[in-house]
Parts: sequence; C-alpha cells; structure tokens
Amino acid sequence: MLLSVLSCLCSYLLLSVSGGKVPEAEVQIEVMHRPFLCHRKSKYGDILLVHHEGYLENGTMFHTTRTHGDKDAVWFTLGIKEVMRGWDKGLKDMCSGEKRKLIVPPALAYGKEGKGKIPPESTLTFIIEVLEIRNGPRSHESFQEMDLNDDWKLSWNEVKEYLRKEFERHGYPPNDTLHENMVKDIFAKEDENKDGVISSREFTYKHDEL
Ligand SMILES: *[C@@H]1O[C@H](CO)[C@@H](O)[C@H](O)[C@H]1NC(C)=O
Ligand SMILES: *[C@@H]1O[C@H](CO)[C@@H](O)[C@H](O)[C@H]1NC(C)=O
Ligand SMILES: [Ca+2]
Ligand SMILES: [Ca+2]
Repeated sequence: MLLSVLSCLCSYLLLSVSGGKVPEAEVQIEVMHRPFLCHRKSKYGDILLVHHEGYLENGTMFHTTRTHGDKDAVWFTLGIKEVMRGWDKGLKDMCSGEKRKLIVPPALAYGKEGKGKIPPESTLTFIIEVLEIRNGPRSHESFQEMDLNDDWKLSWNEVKEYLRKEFERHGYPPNDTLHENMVKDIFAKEDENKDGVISSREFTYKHDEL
C-alpha cells in the first residue's frame, strides 16, 4: 500500500517535471473472486501456480490451461520478466484462490510484433486464477533453505541439491545433466564477482525492483 502510494507520487512528480510525457501503459485489473481467508499476498520474487485463459480483442480464446484439469496449471516467478510485463504488474497482492481479469495493452504484452496466434498490437484479456503461492528463490527463507552449511554463501552443490529437491517436490525425475546446466546458468547470472559462490547479497538484491 505504502509502496503503491509512493510510486504514484513518483510518477506524478516525474510527470510534472517532464511537462506531461505520455503515461506508461497500465494493466486494467478486475478482481473476480477473492477468498475470505488470505494467509499471504503475492509479491515480487514469489512463485505462483496459476490457471489462465487468454482472449483476443474479438473474444476468441487463444490459450487455456484448463483442458486437462489441474495438470496444466503453470508455475512462474512474479516480477522477474519471466512472463509478459502485464502479468508482473497485474498479479501482485493476490491471495491463493483469487481470480482476476487482466486487460493488458500491447506494450505490456506482445507489442508491435505479436506472437503466433496473437496479431500485432493486440490488447489481451486474461482470466487468471492463483492456485498456490510459494517463496521464490529470491526470498530470505529460500536462501536459508538452500544454504545447507549456514555459511551465508551458496556453493555449486548447494544450488544443485536445491534444484534436485524442487524437481522431486513437483514430481519430476532428477536429471543430472539438466541440473548441471541449470546451475551453470544460475551461476553465470548470479555470481556477479565470479568467486564461485553466490553470496546472500548477490542473491537477494538483484531483480528486486522492475
Ligand atoms: C478473431 O481474431 C483472430 C486474429 O485476428 C482471427 O484469427 C479470428 O478468426 C477472429 N475470430 C473471429 C470470430 O472473428
Ligand atoms: C535430461 O536433460 C537433458 C538436457 O535437458 C535432456 O537432453 C535429457 O533427455 C534428459 N534426460 C532424461 C532422462 O529426461
Ligand atoms: Ca553454503
Ligand atoms: Ca559471488
């Protein structure tokens, strides 16, 4: 709440300084259902399990995760541009069980190019239901969970062990080649000073803000 007030204030100040530049595209959010009980709300860095349906401007559905019951629901990390920016902006502060309709302008979706079935310059409508919210790898809790020897650094093996456990938890068979490749990617991005470990600072303060 405080944050959103601050960011409104900031954009107001920016606007008055720059003499009214074009406001940034916004996602239109409509809460369709909010559960009575809400233990925690989604924040940047969380991983969300969602069902979603996507519609084009003429009402044609171009995608749904509902064809095979709950099997096709998807996990993604909020706030790190893993998904289109409209989702990062439109799925904050959600409760598990909440359902929203998002109307996403092209600038926050597939833009001038479009993609596959989505024509260029499409405003897209999504119906999104959050089934589950978990601490993403960015949270302090997950750092501690990953840091097996409590030295405040993540070694290659600690990250790999974490991936193996996460895969297992989601019902995927462990795959050493895949995990090695993922760890390599993670270290390439996260180990900024290339000392072979990911420090808590390197881990926590990175994609914190968009
Ligand atoms: C809706 O728009 C899409 C993309 O332009 C097009 O392929 C589809 O045929 C349209 N459907 C209807 C019912 O007009
Ligand atoms: C393990 O992952 C590699 C790399 O992604 C893939 O090529 C291979 O097929 C996977 N092996 C199994 C048994 O799933
Ligand atoms: Ca460690
Ligand atoms: Ca490091």
